[in-house]
Amino acid sequence: MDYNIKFIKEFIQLTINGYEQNWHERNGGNLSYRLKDEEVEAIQKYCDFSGEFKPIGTSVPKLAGEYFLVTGSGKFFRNVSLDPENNICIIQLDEKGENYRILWGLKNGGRPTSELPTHLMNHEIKKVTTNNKHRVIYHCHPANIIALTFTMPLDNKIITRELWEMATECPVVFPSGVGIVEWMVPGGRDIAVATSKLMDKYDVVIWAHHGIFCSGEDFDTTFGLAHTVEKSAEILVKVISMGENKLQTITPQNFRDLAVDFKVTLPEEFLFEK
Ligand code: 2HA
Ligand code: ZN
Repeated sequence: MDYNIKFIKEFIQLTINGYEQNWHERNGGNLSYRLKDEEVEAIQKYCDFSGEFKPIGTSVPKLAGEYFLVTGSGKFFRNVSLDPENNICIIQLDEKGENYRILWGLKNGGRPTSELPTHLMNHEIKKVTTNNKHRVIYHCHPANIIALTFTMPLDNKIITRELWEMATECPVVFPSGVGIVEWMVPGGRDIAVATSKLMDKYDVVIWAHHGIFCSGEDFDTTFGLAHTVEKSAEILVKVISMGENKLQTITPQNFRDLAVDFKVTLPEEFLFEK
């Protein structure tokens, strides 16, 4: 493989950055990227098309035939940059969008991420709602956002508003807010369905007591989104830990003024009076 190909280089760089943030203990977290046509062209010569198709565990017809670069199941983010071809793989979906085959990578065996159903169902909904723009789905385990899911109501409106109040850039970076999935068994179709339903509206979905999923156009914006949400959660944890109610904060009218100057639409549902 040519590791200077841009999407491969940036994919590996994200795994380094995520590990350095302490969001990827052991085999925690996973990453996937939906290849563009010219990228599929560029990697053809490294692909082996003789592998057998295996079930994805869900159906994603709108992604039929597409190629993805994904992390491997049980693989550690810490090891991706040290040994890419044993820890990540390129897969292709069949013409129904129900099966995948490995074309490159996972040299000593293995399977794509255990969260493949959620990654692919998120890609499918984002392909439609962003007019083919979003290509990166990223799952990580940041401690502060996870901690908040034990003490805050698992309500999209309440958590969005609290995160927005913690840093002025937040409503600009995630103007559509964050969605929450209550605790569910990870790794299967049910949690994939619940997550992708919320991805219709949000670019960030929090899995209670587990982690977050982010969607974006490229590696920088997707990682930056997770980074911004977790930074905001860290400030919120500090504010709550200081044990006092806020004496001042960013008000609903402040958010409306910000929206005008920064040319973002902030849905009124998050600007309720408290
Ligand atoms: O082990 O994070 O959600 C990978 C995971 C499962
Ligand atoms: Zn996880």
